[in-house]
Amino acid sequence: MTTVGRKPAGFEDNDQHPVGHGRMLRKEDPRFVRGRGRYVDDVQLPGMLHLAILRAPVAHAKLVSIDTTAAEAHPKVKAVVTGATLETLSLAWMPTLSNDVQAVLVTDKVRFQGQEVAFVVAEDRYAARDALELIDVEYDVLDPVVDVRRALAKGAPVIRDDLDGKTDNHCFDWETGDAAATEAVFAKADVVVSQDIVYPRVHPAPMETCGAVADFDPVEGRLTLWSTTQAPHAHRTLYALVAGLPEHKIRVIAPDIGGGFGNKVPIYPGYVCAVVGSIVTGKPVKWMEDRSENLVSTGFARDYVMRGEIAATRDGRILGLRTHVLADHGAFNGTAAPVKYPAGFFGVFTGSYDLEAAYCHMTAVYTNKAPGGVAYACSFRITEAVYLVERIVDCLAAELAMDPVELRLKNFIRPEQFPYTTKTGWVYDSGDYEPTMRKAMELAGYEDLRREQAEKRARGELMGIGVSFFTEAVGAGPRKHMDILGLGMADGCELRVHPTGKAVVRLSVQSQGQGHETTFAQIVGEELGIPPADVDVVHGDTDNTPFGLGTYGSRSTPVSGAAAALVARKVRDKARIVASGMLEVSADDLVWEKGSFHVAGDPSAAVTIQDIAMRAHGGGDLPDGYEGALEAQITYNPPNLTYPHGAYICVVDVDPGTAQVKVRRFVAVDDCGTRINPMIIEGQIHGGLTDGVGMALMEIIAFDEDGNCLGGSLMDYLLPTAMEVPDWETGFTVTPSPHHPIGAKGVGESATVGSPPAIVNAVVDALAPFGVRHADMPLTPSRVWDAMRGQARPP
Ligand code: MCN
Ligand code: CUN
Repeated sequence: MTTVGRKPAGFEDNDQHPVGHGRMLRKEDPRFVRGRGRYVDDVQLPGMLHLAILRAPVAHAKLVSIDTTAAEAHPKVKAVVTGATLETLSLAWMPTLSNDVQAVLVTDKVRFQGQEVAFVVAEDRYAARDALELIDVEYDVLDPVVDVRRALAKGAPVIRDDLDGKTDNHCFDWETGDAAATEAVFAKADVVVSQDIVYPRVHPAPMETCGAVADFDPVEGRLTLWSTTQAPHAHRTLYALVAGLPEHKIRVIAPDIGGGFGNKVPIYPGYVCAVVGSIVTGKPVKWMEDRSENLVSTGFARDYVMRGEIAATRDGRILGLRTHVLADHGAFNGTAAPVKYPAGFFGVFTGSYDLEAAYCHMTAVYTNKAPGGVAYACSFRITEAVYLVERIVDCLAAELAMDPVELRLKNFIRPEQFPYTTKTGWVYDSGDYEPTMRKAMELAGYEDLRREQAEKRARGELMGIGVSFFTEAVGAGPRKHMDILGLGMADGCELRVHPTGKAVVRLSVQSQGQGHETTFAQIVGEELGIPPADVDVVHGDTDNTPFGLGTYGSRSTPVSGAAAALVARKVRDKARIVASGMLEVSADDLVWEKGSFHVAGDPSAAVTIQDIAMRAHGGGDLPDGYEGALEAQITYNPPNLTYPHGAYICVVDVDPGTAQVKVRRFVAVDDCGTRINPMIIEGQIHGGLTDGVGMALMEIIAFDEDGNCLGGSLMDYLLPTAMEVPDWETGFTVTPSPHHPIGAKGVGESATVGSPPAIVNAVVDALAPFGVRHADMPLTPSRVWDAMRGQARPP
């Protein structure tokens, strides 16, 4: 391949790698750039009907009556279904991924604006939409609760009165760490700093919205469901439980997916409606959301109201960290997280620092807002945790009048402390933080930047330099600790080498743009010594792939990536047996060299993996006990998570006249252990950094007092474009994971996790002359303006 223009700093040149790991163009891209991707909305089946959903216009209301007569009379309408119809089928409620229940269609009460009230199935999409307007619904409007800080107040309207005996909006309480030990270190500390910090509600807004095509065959009792899912097998099990169909009669196909970012992990009422629509009409039924439906009703992210407290010595030794969090879960707890972790992995909030004690208490509440919670490259809530710790550490640096880099360097977990057990019980597998921080400083020219800033400040110009350093926990997860709805988080993988030496690897994870068809072929190619071009990657079809929990929490590389490497090694062990027969020596006398076995001491007596594959399938005898073929399968249960880290430095200029923030430079040094495809990693980082600019400066799903969603279109919910982002400057260090077969850690969410605090820290640094210590995201001009004037607007 050719690389046009300047290569990013620290980018190795391995364009020439014929096999295995290294920079390689994506195998899936010829399909995508030629418009040959096949998305759910491209699925066309004979006789297919179209489904549209009627959504609630208000946030909280009793359902008084629904009249569907006029809609049913529409000449193109085939079915109109309400919550009452679903109740007769026992399908009105479905389980969420967090052991809560969610209404498929409203039966008793509307609980958020945009909630599903009824659906129409019609001959075409337009007729279905038209008919929605013919449905007459009477609502008895109730007071809504949209502010998490008011949800638990006495007299607040109770949202979840469907739950037995529920008399308030409390969802769950959770704590981690040691409250008493933390109290003790706070008591002895020279300095204590506390800060209220809000991580606002944002939305992943993938390019393709959610949708499904359901095809129920009443003769065979078989359901085929094409759907925008990041976790086909987990969804299949849930459908089996809800619909009472056996799993072998359900086939979930996730074809090409136009971005997921966690938005396609939950099961949405729309998917279930499509299935019901197909059962009711006996025809295939397609449902595709529009943009507003996606923004208003599907899985949001964040919405944590946090108070951070940090205790330290006067010379900058961090002693303890404490936080109280109010978590807004919306109307139903639809979070996707391992069941034992109701707050996801927020428990990793001690970050990259070696401290004496930590404690977190969290209260989760219901509000009249859409459900969700875990999405948008959240790393299971590490995004919030990293933001909290990286912001409060900066607050401490300001209090101590210390350079924020110096403060971090002083408190990093040291390399000899790994594996490191945090004060909240997580075991970091490996890390070497200082070189990563130093590399970022070097790339940024940190000292020069500080000098430039001092000069500019003297002239009244507002330049800010922001630093963040993160440690993530990705690769859920060890079965003994982690399951979702009772399904253990191990991944299967199958590998078949065909007679000519071409191979097919079947994965349980599912690509939404991460390039798995390339990188998993590279993993297998590296282990078998065959070109990645010769390895076909199959994913996203429950009939053709082994069971596993899907793609989220950057788990594909840590879990399925390990499975792919190990299954290839298993095939290699079998190949050794076949080779021993071919070369007429004992298997122990064979030496493996990428792609072939040769007799120890005689490199000329060699057979390639292709020769072996042909032989394994060919006529004639094979060594005793070997039946033929060259294939293997495996289930990989990870012994631990992987803990990637990174150092980010952001430079901003704030216009003192308009309060507009410009991100002038952004340096990102990431460490995800062994790098499989540096080009793909760079792409993941660029995307995540762009997300970070969006969240830090532009994005918020806000609500008015009546519970109207104010971010229901891309005119209101602002996404960053090339105009708002700088030319990313990236680098890397490599600290392999000790327990992963190839030493790789996940990276897909790193930049989204690590970048918002760097940007906010930079803006706050720019505003230091105004005495600003903190301002909440998104740092729009009006918020920056208010911060400069010492006022804070409610988020
Ligand atoms: N990779 C690598 N070397 C490593 C680690 C990863 O080459 N040491 C490669 C992998 O092989 C894979 C990619 O980088 O091709 C991302 O790998 P990984 O970190 O394992 O993450 P996942 O594949 O599990 O992807 C999930 C992650 C999540 S949770 C969100 S959210 C997100 C993200 O990926 N959503 C995305 N990146 C996205 N990128 C695109 N284009 N679209 C999305 O929806
Ligand atoms: Cu949380 S967003 Mo990703 O884990 O699919």
